Amino acid sequence: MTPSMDLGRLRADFPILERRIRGRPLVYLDSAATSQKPQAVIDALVDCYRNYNANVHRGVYSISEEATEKYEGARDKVQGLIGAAKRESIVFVRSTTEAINLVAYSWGRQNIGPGDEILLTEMEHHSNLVPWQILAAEKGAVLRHLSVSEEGTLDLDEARRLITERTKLVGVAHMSNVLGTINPVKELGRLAHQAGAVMLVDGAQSVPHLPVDVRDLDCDFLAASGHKMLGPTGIGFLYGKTELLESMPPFMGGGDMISQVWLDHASYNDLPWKFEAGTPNFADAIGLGVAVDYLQAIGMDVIREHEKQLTAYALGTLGELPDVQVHGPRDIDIRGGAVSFCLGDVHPHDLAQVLDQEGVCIRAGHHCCHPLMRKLGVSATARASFYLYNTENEVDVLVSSLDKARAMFGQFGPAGN
Ligand code: C6P
Repeated sequence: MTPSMDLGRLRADFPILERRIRGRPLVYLDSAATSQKPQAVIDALVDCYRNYNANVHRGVYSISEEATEKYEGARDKVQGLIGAAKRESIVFVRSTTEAINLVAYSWGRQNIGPGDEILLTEMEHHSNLVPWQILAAEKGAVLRHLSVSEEGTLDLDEARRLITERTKLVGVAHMSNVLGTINPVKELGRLAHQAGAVMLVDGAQSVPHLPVDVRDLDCDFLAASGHKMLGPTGIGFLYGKTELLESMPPFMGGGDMISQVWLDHASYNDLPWKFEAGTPNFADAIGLGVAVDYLQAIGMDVIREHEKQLTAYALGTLGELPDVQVHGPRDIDIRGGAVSFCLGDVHPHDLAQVLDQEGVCIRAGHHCCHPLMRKLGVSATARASFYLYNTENEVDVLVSSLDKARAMFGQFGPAGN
């Protein structure tokens, strides 16, 4: 544990961690899927609905102004978290998925033509594959993919070969939700820019866990989800450079995104509201703002350090088990706390069910990464993923639960695919 984090006190902020499952303490190791919420975030939602629930940007009465102020304040907090130069760069959306679809739909339809290339990677989540597949099919564009090495990393030399003047967009997960790999998105962005392409970073797994600075990365777009960073579900954001967002057509039409509307045409609102059609999810955005406050009060560097230590401990402990095969890099400096593994030939779903008997929550499945599963030669993996509230003791519970699973499923040979 990092000296600057009082884990006992911090855990007390998360009421769900007091729960017991089948008489055992809840061991929540699935934060890559969704994080738990501190009381402050839960309170912020209740406060909004109890005390100032009113539609934003519309009312001229006090509680609507209060809601608007808090909603726009949440935007400022997100701007601060990721180091964006301008608040207009932050567009509230539902999730990472919606943010990427927004870019594919709006920027993509305007800028991608027949024969243009979109470069992704083999480790992308479906939400950074399928929107581009839809766009490529519509426009006659070509999809290319950086390969994933045995260690679970990308190869910059391959990127240098594949990024050419035909490349229009490079889209890469900052951190893989399966392998934990932290990808060199800054270097990839530099290569993209040299070729005149734009760089999209899928920050779903990095923004909650690492210090992320969009000015340092110099990415053109970055997508993230509030629910993975202590915030509510149904709220996320797209960061975009303002010159790009300015040039893009709206994603959806409706209220709030307009300036003037006639029967046959309309002019559009300023950034960022041009991309926020209809009543926005202001309550959850406000909750996200409180989550950002919570993360920043601890410090993203402190959170990263804690997760590094915990992941190193987990990799070391799991690595000692001869029948456990861990996927992804071993070098702790280039990986985060999503640890995918297989226990012998036990199906990950069976394993997750046995672990549930012990109160341990892990995810089992393809993690919305079918192509990566094919590359790894598996249909599914078990995945433990850590966050700021997890402890080494919880890693020990995971390992002792694996012992129980092993006993239940009988003896088997070394881990394989
Ligand atoms: N990964 C996981 O258990 P949404 O669903 O829109 O909030 O996030 C999508 C997404 C995009 N990119 C990456 C790298 C992700 O990990 C995710 C969500 C979850 O791994 C749910 S499949």
